[in-house]
Amino acid sequence: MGAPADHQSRLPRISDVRVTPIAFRDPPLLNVAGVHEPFALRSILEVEAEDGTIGLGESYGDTATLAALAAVAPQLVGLSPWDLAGLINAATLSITGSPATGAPYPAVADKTLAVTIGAFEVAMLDLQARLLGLPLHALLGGAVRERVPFAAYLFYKFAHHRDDPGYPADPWGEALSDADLVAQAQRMVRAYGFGSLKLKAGVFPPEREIATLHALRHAFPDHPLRIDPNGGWSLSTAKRLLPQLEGVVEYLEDPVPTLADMGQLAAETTLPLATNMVTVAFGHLPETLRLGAVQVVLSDHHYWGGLRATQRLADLARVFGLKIAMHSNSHLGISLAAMTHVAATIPNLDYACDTHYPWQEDEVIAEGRLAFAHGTLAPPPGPGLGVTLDRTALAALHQTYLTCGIRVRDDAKEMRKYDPSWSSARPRF
Ligand code: GKR
Ligand code: MG
Repeated sequence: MGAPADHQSRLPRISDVRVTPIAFRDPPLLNVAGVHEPFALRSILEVEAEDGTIGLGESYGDTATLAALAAVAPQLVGLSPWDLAGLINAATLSITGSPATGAPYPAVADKTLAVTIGAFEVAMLDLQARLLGLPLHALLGGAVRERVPFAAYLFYKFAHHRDDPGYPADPWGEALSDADLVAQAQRMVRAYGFGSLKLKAGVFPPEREIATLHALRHAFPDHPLRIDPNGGWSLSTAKRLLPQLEGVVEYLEDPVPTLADMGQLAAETTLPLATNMVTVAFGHLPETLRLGAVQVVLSDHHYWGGLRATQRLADLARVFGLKIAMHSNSHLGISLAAMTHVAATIPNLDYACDTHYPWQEDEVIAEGRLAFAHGTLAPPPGPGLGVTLDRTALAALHQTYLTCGIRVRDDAKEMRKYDPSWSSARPRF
């Protein structure tokens, strides 16, 4: 597949592909599902060319993702780094058992397939860009902005994990009251300059969380606010709350658990509804549009199928009148660099991107922690993603993976250590 052989013969081929699972320290952040465990899992991908150039990627580190990545990795050896169609074919055959249909990105919600393609696509694009000596955003068509805006991601949280994780408690302390959340926001804005605030909700009864929003509004009169209960509210609860949210938040993210509920709620409000839960694959777009269920799609190259898929999503959103923001999960600098490079190329990035990065203390890149200024990040300079691996850190975080005992994220299991009767059934309220 891909370009004819004579065009590719001068280019180095992929000679080795490595996937290293890692675990890094994660604070006890609360959400509708429970509480973050002491370690978050990721995979670090290296796609090496015959000349020794290495392209990097970062993705999920759960057992299913690791199995899919491990199955596809050896099949990339011998491919041209430019042969992204070859990647899609290998991943599709390996994960679905059927050949690729020619569609460039999985249309249906085969998350494992989209995740696998996206993970290797980033590493192959990074490799291409490094081989050409170009920054990744240039390979993606060019940056339309020099710096990408990010939002402060605020969480209710415990001061420390229930079981001693073998490392000191995070520096943020407990955050359960309105005053705590305002203090957390002030500290985050002071440290990073964020110009938008996102409150992770679905933890407490919604009126209490809306009181937190009002406290944030009082402390930050000019910062756009958003709230995300991850489908934790029933349709009737969400309808009841609309008057308290209209005019307060720039968008309401996943208030209710299903696409149909989102459609019914959207019919009752002019407040934009956003999602990273109900519209998560290209095949979901027609029904989303038919129902008018979502006005803001949170892109995420990790599960939409990669950086080019993220750009295509943004194009489709523009054509069909949807807005684009960006979703995040606990992640390290390779993911942040990829998010920033692609976000820099998207003209219709309508909102500041989410990031969990301020909550993370560990890093796997040699450049150290990437630094936000005025709530924004420039794509790291240099060829490709602009970040390189710290192999000592990689080995240490892999060792943590081996010993931490976590193989799949399970916030509910962790929460049952505090409350044995805990259930993460949704809607909660
Ligand atoms: O880290 O607890 C968390 C978040 O709730 C995360 O799991 C979500 O995927 O950040 C995400 C979101 O916007 O829904
Ligand atoms: Mg969300």
